[in-house]
Amino acid sequence: MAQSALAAPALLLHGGNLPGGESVSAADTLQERLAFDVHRPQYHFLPKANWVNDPNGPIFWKGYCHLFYQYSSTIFPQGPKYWGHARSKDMVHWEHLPMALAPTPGGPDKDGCWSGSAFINEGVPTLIYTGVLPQVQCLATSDDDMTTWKKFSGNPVVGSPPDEPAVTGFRDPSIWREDDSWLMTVGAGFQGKGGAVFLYSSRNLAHWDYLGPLFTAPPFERRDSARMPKYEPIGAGDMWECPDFFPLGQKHVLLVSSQGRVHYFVGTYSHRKFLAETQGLIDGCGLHYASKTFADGRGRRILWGWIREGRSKAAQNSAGWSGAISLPRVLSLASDGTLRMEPLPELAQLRGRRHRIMNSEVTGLLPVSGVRGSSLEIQLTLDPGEAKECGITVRRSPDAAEETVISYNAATQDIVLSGAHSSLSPEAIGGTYRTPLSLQSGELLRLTVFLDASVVEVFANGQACLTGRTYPTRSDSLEVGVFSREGRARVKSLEAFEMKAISRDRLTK
Ligand code: DQQ
Repeated sequence: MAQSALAAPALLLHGGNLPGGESVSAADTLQERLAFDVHRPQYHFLPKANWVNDPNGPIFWKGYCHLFYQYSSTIFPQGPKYWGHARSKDMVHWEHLPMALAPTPGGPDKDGCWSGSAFINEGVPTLIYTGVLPQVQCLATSDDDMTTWKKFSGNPVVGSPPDEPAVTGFRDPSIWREDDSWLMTVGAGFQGKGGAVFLYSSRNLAHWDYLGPLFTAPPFERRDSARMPKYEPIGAGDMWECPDFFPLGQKHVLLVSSQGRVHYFVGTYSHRKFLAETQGLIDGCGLHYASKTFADGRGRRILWGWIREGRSKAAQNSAGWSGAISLPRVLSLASDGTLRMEPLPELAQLRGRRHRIMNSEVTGLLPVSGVRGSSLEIQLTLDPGEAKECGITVRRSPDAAEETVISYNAATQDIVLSGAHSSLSPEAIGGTYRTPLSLQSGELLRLTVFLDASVVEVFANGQACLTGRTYPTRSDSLEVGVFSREGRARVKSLEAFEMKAISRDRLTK
């Protein structure tokens, strides 16, 4: 089933300079162009070329973490979805493997192999995924340690949604073992009512019984569809994609992707129903979507998501690649029952040269001399003091014509990622995103910012995350500064690390 990931569409050249100063047009193969593309990440996972969206089926098997992902060999218009496949020993460095799943002509997945999960059934690696169209659930197994995959001859194992009124979708299975049964969730919803996660059980994986909704949307999750120009179930909150359901500490967590965001619910699972107690967002930006988690065998729950692009379709086609997988996040529960998220500690092995400043007062802009770049991890601990707003500006040109700003607003108690001036290119969308962050009086702002070419991932006090994109046009948009507005703030410490690439060619091979 192997296919060349480099079967790319005809590409227009993409602007930018090579490290040696030559222009990109000097690079003549697609692989070279991608390897020198200044916007293509150096340490985030992405396929060799073309399109990636949802992470699928992360799983540990024989010393490797396997990660699958939604792949298309064209960007816009999109082709049918395949399951791409990679593996890693440390969840940081990745090795591409042959495509795991491709649509079978005339089969239940003839129009695409959509998202799903991986699990081990009596020692056999198994995938459960959605075949389209219509949306049905299918199985595939591997008997050679996940190198190749064979589809189950009895596919689809669930050939239609349950007999419920006005079901909006039926996809993205996730699975776990409970006593002597397999339990499966499927993303769904009811038109005009809200999202839902359907629950099924099976003893043999081939025959499934519908047990009813595990969880349905609380009313505040719906948008008034009457005001939408055209009804669209995901946007309205009437369809939940990519449900992921797992135990964490003494609680259970449900993730669903809808309305452009990944929503989490923490609560109690009993008698095959889920009762939510708290809820929040996995990421305040709409650019992190379709999160998927797994238990890493060391007691940790790790989450990945799809990082969308923030530029025009034409620019994505022209670049020859689109999308990336987020850095792995470690999940835990806070004492108030909300979710905490921290970057995977293993990422620290990518840290190179370190820069540090301590105890500096900030009024206005404090340029951080010596710290520049597009591949950095920055850890900033800031005392907001009396400042109305404070934070950090990155990918900044010396004249501030381009900059990406991450700020904490004490009055509104939120954290904002502003891409309004991140690029002079009309192709960049440059949105501004905010998410709640409440600091207690005297509490310090603790930001970890990962810059990786066009990707910006922000972790704030372990409580809130923002993922954005930045596509500066200028080769000097590399500066970093700390700032405060309307009052003084204090940098307790700022540590910045130059980050090493995870491959010599930006994973193009
Ligand atoms: N993407 C997949 C679907 C899923 C959606 C198709 C979420 O299975 O619902 O590529 O991004």
